[in-house]
Amino acid sequence: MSSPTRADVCVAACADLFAGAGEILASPMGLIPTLGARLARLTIEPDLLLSDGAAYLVADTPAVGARPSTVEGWLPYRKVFDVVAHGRRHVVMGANQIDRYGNQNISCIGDHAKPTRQLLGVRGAPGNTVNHPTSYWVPRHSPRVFVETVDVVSGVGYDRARAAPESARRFHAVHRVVTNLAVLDFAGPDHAMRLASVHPGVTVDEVLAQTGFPLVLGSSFVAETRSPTNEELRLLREVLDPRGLREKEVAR
Ligand code: F8G
Repeated sequence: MSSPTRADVCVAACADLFAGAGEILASPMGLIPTLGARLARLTIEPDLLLSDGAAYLVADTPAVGARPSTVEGWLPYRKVFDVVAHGRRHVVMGANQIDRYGNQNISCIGDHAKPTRQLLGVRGAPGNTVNHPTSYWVPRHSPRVFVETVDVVSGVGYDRARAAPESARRFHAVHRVVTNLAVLDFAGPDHAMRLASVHPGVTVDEVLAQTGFPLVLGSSFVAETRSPTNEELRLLREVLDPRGLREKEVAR
């Protein structure tokens, strides 16, 4: 079997976001997180609930872009908020900006009153980060994304959660950030972002140069992100993404 590509490594790292999750709703936003959630359900987390990305919970785990064959539940837009409030969910969102404490911006760039770029708006980010585990996928790790301070807080980070009343921070859990270069967690002092692993072929210096603030390094040695197993590669290449769409999102 040919060696794993960078996209394969990113998908496996997104699958690992759900390790130990059990029977919760996985809400991956975007292609790589979706492949990660489906790979997790076919390997480490068979009880993970997955939707078709619209309003149906699906019992099978189809290829991306394929229609599911077995619907096991109905979860329309308005019902998602009940799941959010209940907390049995792990969302993987994107991030136009993210800072060292996990504050995320998908709303706009510049002054909120007169932005230079209008993006998606805060969407479900505030409620997600206050109610249940939240991770992020960043397809292009760069100082434009990893910034000292985000322009607008959509997803709440650890510094703001810490300043909030106990009731507001009780379920706050920004889990990890997976990028095209590395996996980062919030195991630094005061939950500052820490470089947990670099992908095969990526150097620590390269990640530091692409991050707009100092990253915490756990020790003198930074681990390498694990490579997918042969079975994971088979599932990816033959079942979940036979058309190789993942290679279009993550440069080799
Ligand atoms: C920038 C920057 C930057 C972008 N700095 N400029 C500019 C400066 C720049 C770029 C141009 C395009 C539960 C729940 C919900 C729901 C539920 C409740 C959610 C109901 C659903 C609806 C709701 C949130 C889900 C996400 C967002 C996923 C992304 C982005 C992207 C790409 C990051 C992947 N830093 N950045 N610019 N949503 N998507 O000029 O041009 O902008 O930039 O959970 O909603 O309400 O609640 O970003 O494209 O998670 O994060 O799409 O903007 O699409 O090309 O980067 O300079 O590059 O040419 P993008 P991009 P240029 S959960």
